[in-house]
Formats: sequence, structure tokens, C-alpha cells
Amino acid sequence: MAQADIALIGLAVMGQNLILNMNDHDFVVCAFNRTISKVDDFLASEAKGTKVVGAQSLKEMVSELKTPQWIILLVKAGQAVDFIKKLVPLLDTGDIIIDGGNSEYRDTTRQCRDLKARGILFVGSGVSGREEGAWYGPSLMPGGNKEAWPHIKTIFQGIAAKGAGYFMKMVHSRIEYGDMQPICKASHLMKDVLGMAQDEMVQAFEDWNKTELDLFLIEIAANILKFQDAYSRHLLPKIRDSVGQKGTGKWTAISALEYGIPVTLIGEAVFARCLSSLKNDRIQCWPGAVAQACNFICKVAL
Ligand code: NBP
Repeated sequence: MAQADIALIGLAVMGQNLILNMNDHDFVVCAFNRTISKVDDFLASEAKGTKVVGAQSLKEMVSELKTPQWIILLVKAGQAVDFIKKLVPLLDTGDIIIDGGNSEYRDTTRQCRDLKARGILFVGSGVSGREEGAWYGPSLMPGGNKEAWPHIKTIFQGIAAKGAGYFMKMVHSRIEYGDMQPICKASHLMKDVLGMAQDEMVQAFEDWNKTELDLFLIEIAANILKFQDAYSRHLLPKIRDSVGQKGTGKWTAISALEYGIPVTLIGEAVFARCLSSLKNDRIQCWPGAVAQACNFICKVAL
């Protein structure tokens, strides 16, 4: 008889710990994995003595589930798509697939649209907090088909991190300051110390973006430097060399001082922003213009 509240596919460290988290919150989970032997291993070790059940095939997994059927995929980033294809013929209208495996957001939008047409509710959910977070309280960021939320809300709110939402958000948001400041400094050094032309700077950022610095902010820094106005002139030199902050950077630095945690990068980034506003009419502050442009694009894009 169907007994499980939800199934989870992907028994690496994140999946196993998220299952144990759900089990701790009294949900019955059916575990499944591409390499089937890992199901038995998990049931015989980490999940021993819990309410977790296992399945030897997708068909068996689905038969273990109460209706509507809810399935979380927590497999290697980008690999969920194969399982989704295999799952769809086994599901009914109103069933829910949750992809927690760092998929590319455009894939999520596409899946959401395609599966909606087949009556299946798709959710793409960021899962953050590493293996410890997965067990004791991850940060969950669900998006996708809104109709799924009333169903999955109890599980999501049950297992997610609690109590420090705005503190987490404050620090998380301001890590971006720490990312932006080295980008601004690098562009300042290129321009004013190395005397590089703006097109050369674009090239440098684009080259970096093909390395381990394959980051959204590096990508947009290149695009910002490249951007030209209607008269084919670079726009960046026309942006005021000054950037402010709305308070979360300052609060993060103050909290760091209070707790004695050296988050110097964020502190310095806040000071650099203060300097750019204070001294704007007296000194050239190219980093301010780059940060200003990054801020604007982040607001539009995120
Ligand atoms: P991994 O990212 O190492 O993925 C391992 C899992 O993916 C195994 O269950 C494996 O099955 C399965 N898998 C692979 Br590999 N290729 C597959 C394919 N082609 N089709 C189906 N399944 C496939 O595990 P993880 O570190 O636990 O992370 C799981 C997800 O959570 C990832 O998307 C990751 O980006 C995300 N995440 C991880 C962390 C973290 O701290 N590790 C934090 C936040 C988010 P197998 O056993 O048969 O090989």
C-alpha cells in the first residue's frame, strides 16, 4: 500500500541528508537512485531505524507514493532532465516534480511550461547550506508553478532553516559587495595604472570569464564596459563615479565587529562606496561607476 509522503531521487550526500531531515520532521520518504545498489546501502546504514523506504525502480517508487505524488530530484547539476523524461509517463495530473539540483534557470522555466501543459506541477528549488544544512535546515528557494506551493509548503517550511532569515539575507546580499569591489579595483588598475583602452579591458574580463572566474558579475562587467550609446560611444565614462549603499553592507560590517568575525572584504567594499560618494567631486572614482552599473544590472537581472 502506498505509504510515502514524498520520493527523493539522488542518494549522494545532499539527497541522503535531505531525506534524513524530512524523516526527522515525520515525513515518510521513498529513496531512489540511478545506481540502485545505493538504495540498499542507504537503507542499511544512514537510514537504518528510520521510516525511510526504498525502491528498486522508478515504477516501484511511484507506487510507494500517496496521491498526488511528489518527487524531489537531487542529482548532479544539469542531469535531472533524463529522470524527468522517464518520470512523466508514470505521473498523473496534479503530481509535482521538484528539481533541487542547481539547474540552469532557463531549463527550469522551460520544464515548468512544458510540464504544465501535461498537468504536472514543476518546481525548481535552490537548496543551499551544504550537507549539514541539508540535514539540519537548508535555505530553500522554490520557484516555478505557483499551484504547487500550497501542497509542498508544509514540507518545505518544516525542513528549512529557521529563525535568522533577514540575517542570512543581509550577509548573503552583501557578499555581492565583496565580489564587486575586486572587479571595480581591477578595472580601475587596468584603466588608470596600466592605461588599457576600454576594449582591451573588455577582452580581459571576457577571457577571465572563460576560466574559473566564470561568474555572472564578471560577465556583466565585460558587458558594461562594452556597452555603447546611440552614438557608438562607450557609456561607462558618462556614469557618475559614485555609488551608495542601502544599509545592509553597513549592518553586515557592524555585526562582524560585534561578533569578532573578520569580514574585511565586505567592510572595505562599504568604505570604498562611502569614499566614492564623499570625494566624488574631488577625485576620479572609476570603481564607483563600475559598481553603480553592476548594481543597476543586478537589480534588473536578479
Ligand atoms: P552530486 O552533485 O555529486 O550528484 C550525485 C548524484 O547525482 C548521485 O545520486 C548520482 O547517481 C546522480 N547522477 C549523476 Br552523478 N549523473 C546522473 C545522471 N546522468 N542521471 C541521473 N542521476 C545522476 O551530489 P551532491 O553533492 O549530493 O549534490 C546533489 C545536488 O545538490 C547537485 O545538483 C548539487 O549541485 C546540489 N547542491 C550540492 C551542495 C553540496 O554542498 N554538495 C550544496 C547545494 C546544492 P549515481 O549514484 O548513480 O552516480
